[in-house]
Amino acid sequence: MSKRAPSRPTGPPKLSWPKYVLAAVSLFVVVTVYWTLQEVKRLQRAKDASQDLRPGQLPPPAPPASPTNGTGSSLSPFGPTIASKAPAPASAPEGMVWIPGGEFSMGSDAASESLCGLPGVTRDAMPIHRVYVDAFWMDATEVTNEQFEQFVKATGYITVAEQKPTQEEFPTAPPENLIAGSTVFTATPQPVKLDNYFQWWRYVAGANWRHPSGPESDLAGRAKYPVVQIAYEDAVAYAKWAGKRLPTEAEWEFAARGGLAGRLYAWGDELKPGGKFQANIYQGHFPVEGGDTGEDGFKGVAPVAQYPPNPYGLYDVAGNVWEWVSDWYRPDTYARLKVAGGVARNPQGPDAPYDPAEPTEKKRVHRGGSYLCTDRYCTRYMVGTRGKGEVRTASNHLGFRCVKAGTNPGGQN
Ligand SMILES: [Ca+2]
Repeated sequence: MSKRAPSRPTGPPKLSWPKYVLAAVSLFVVVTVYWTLQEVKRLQRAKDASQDLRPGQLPPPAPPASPTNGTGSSLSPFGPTIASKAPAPASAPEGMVWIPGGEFSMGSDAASESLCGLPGVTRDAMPIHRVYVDAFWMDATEVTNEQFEQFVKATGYITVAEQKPTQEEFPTAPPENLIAGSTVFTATPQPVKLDNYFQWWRYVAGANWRHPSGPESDLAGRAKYPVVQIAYEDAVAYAKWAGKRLPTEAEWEFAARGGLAGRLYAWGDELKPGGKFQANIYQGHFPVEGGDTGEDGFKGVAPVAQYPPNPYGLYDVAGNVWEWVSDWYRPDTYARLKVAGGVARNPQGPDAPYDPAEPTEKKRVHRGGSYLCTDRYCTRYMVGTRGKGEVRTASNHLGFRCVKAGTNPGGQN
C-alpha cells in the first residue's frame, strides 16, 4: 500500500500578518485609553489642589494618621509644651485659676479626624503649629446662670435672644415672623441622616437665657448650670462688666491642654480612663428622641464642675456647653500660621471672618464641644478641635468663660 500523499490545502493560502496588525492596533487603543484616563485624573488632581489653595478653602487633606504621643518625637507633629515657670501672683481673682502661658503645639491632627463618624469635621484644626501665649487668669468654670443673673440685675442688660429681630437684619422675613427667640436642640422622632443640622435645630419663640429650651422651661434649680442662649455680644458685655474679657482661641487651647502636649483630650489619649467619663458628652443614638442614654451621668446639660478639673484647675473644657472665644473664624487660619512659620506670639485670629460653607455669615470660633457631641457626628470634645458660630446666633448648648490679664511679679512669662 502506497503511502498516502499529504493533502493539499484546498482554500487560499492562510496569511498570519493581519492577526499581528489587529493585535498591535488593539494594544495601541488600550494604551491610549489608559494614558488618557491617567491624564484626566492628573488634571483633576491638579485642579483640586489649586482649589485647596484658594483663600478660604480648607487646607489639603492631612497626612496619614500619626500617634499623638505629645513627646515631640519624629512620629508626632506635636512638640513639647514649654510652660512659663514664673510663679503665679499671690492672690487669685475669685473663681479664676492661673494659666502660666508659654509655648505649645496648637491644633488637631489626623488621629483626631479618624475618630469621628463624619469625615472632615476636624480639618479646620490642621495643621499643627507652634504658638506662644502670655500668662493670664481664667474662669475655672463656664459662667453660670447665677453669675449672669447678677450681671443682668446690675445693668438691666437685654440679650440678643430677648430682642425682637429687626426688618433690617432679616429683610426678607415677613413682619409677623420677627419674634424674639433663639435656636433650641430638638430631638428627631426618627433616625435621620446627619447631613443637615436643621433637622435637629429649630428657632423657638421665647427661648432665651432665662428660658433655655423655650417659654415652658426656666432656671429653677439651675443656678449652677452654665448660662446658655448667649450671643457673642452678650458674652462680651458680661466680660466687660466683670472686668474681664473673652479668651483668644490660642489662650483657650493652651489653658485647656493643661500643660500636656499633643493629647487627644484635655486629660490624655483615652476617652474613658479606668472606664470613667471625664466630660459631659453624648452617648446613644444622635439626635433621636430618647437617644441620649446619659451614660456619663447626665442627659442634656449638667451643672458646672461635675468631672475632674484639668491640671490647671479648669472644669468642663470638654463637653457640657460650647464656649465663645474672641477670634473670627476662618477654616484656613492654622494653615496660614503654619505657612508664616516660626512661633505665633499671642495670635488674635484673622482680621475678618470667612466660612466657605456660609460665606455671608460673620462667625467667631467656639471651643470645647458640648453635651450633644458624639463620635457619630461631632467629636469636638477633643481638645485641639474647633467649632464656629454666627455672632448673633445663640443656642441652648452654647455659653462662655472669661479671662483676665495676668501680671507676673518677675516680669517674665
Ligand atoms: Ca451626657
